[in-house]
Amino acid sequence: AKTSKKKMSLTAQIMVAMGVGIIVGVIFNTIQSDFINTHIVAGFFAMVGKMFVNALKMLVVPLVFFSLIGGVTGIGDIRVLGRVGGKSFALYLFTTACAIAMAIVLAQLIGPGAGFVMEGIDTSGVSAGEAPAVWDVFANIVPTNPIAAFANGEMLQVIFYTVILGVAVLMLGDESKPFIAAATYMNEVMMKIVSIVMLFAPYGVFCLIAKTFAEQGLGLFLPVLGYVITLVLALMIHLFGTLSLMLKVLGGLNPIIFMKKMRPAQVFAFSTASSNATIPVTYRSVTERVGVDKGVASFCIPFGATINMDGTAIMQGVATVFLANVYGIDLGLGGYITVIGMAILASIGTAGVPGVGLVMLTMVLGQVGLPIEGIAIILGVDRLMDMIRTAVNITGDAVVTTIVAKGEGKIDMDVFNDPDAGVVDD
Ligand code: DAS
Repeated sequence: AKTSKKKMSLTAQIMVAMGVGIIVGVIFNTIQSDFINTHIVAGFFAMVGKMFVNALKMLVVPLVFFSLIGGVTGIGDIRVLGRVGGKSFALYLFTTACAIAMAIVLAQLIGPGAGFVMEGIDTSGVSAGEAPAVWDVFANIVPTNPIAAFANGEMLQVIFYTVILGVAVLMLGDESKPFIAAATYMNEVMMKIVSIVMLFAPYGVFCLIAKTFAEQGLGLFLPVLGYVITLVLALMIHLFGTLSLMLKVLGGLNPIIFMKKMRPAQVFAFSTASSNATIPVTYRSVTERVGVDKGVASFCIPFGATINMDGTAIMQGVATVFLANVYGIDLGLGGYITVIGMAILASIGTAGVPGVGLVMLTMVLGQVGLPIEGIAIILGVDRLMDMIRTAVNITGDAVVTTIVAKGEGKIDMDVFNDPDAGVVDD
C-alpha cells in the first residue's frame, strides 16, 4: 500500500502542477506586470521549461536506438517484425483518415467561421510551407549518412537504420549474444535516465504551462471561439469515440482503464506540445502500465510519433472548413478529399515537434487554393490547440501500438489489469 501511495504521488504531482500552472498563468496574464512578464514568465519559467523539454529530447535518439535494437532482436522473428510494421502503418493511416474525415463532417455541421469579421487581423508574414513530394517522403526514409540522421534526430531515418542493424544482428545468430546483451543493458540505463528526468517533471510541467497561459491568456479564444469549440469537440470525439471504440473492437480492451494509464503521457504531451519529446514517457506508459511488449513498443511508438498525428489531422480538417467559411469559398467534395490526402501525407513527412501542424496546414491550404494568410486568424490560439492535439497524437500512437501488440499476443494482461502497474511514477 505504501509503495502504491508513493507511486501515485508523482502522477498526482504532475496533475497538480498542470492545474496550478494554468491558474498562475491566467493570473499573471491578468496582472500584466512588466517585471513578472520579463523576469518570471519570459525568464525563469522559460528557462526551466526549456531545460525540461531539452532533457526529454536528449533522451529520444539513444532511447529509441537501444530500445529498438532490443526490440528487433527481442521480436526475433523477421516475419513478426514485418507484420508489426505493416499492421501499425496501416492502422496509423486508418486512424488519421478517420480523424480528419470526422473533423471535416463535424465542422461542416457546426459551420464555424461563417459570418466571421476579419477586422484587425494582421494577415502579413504568413508563408506557405512547401508540400513534401509524395515519393520524396518515402525515399528520404533511407538515410545517406546514419550518423547525421542520429545527430539531427531524423526519427524515420533512425528507425530505418536501426531496424536494418537489428535484422543484421539477428542474422548473425549466436555471435550476436554479447551485442544484444549490451544493447538490452543500455536500454535499462536509458530507462533509468528517463526516471531521473521524470523527477523534475512537476517543475517542468508547471513552468511550461504557467508560461503558456501567462502569454496566451484566455482572451484570445473569443474571436475564434467557433473554431476552438469545433476543434476541441472533434478531438474529444476522436479520443473517447474512435480511439476508444478501436481499443474495444480491435483489441478487446477496456478503453477507460487504458486512458487512465496513458494520462501522465498525455499531460507530458500537453505540456511539451511535442510528440517526439514525449516518446520516453509514451514508451514507458505503454510498456510498464499498459503491459505492451518492449519489442513492439520500441518500434511502434517512435514510428507513430513521427508518422501518426490524428490530432493534427483533425486541426487541419477543422481549420480548412473554418477558413473556407471565413473567405466564403466552397471547396466541394473533391477539395475535401484533397485535404484528407494532403493531411495524411503531411503527417507522415513531418516530425512531432511544436507547431509543425500549422506548417503542414499551410501546405494543405495551398493545395486547395485557400488563402494561406487566413492562418493568421487562428495563430493566436494555436499554441494551446497544439498542446491538446499533441496529447491526442500520442494517445493515437499508444492505441495502435496496443492493438498491434494484442493481435500478436504480445501484451501482459496482468499488467494491463493492474491499476498500480507502471513506474512512470517512479
Ligand atoms: N506538436 C505536434 C506534435 O508534436 C503536433 C502539431 O503541431 O500539430 O505532435
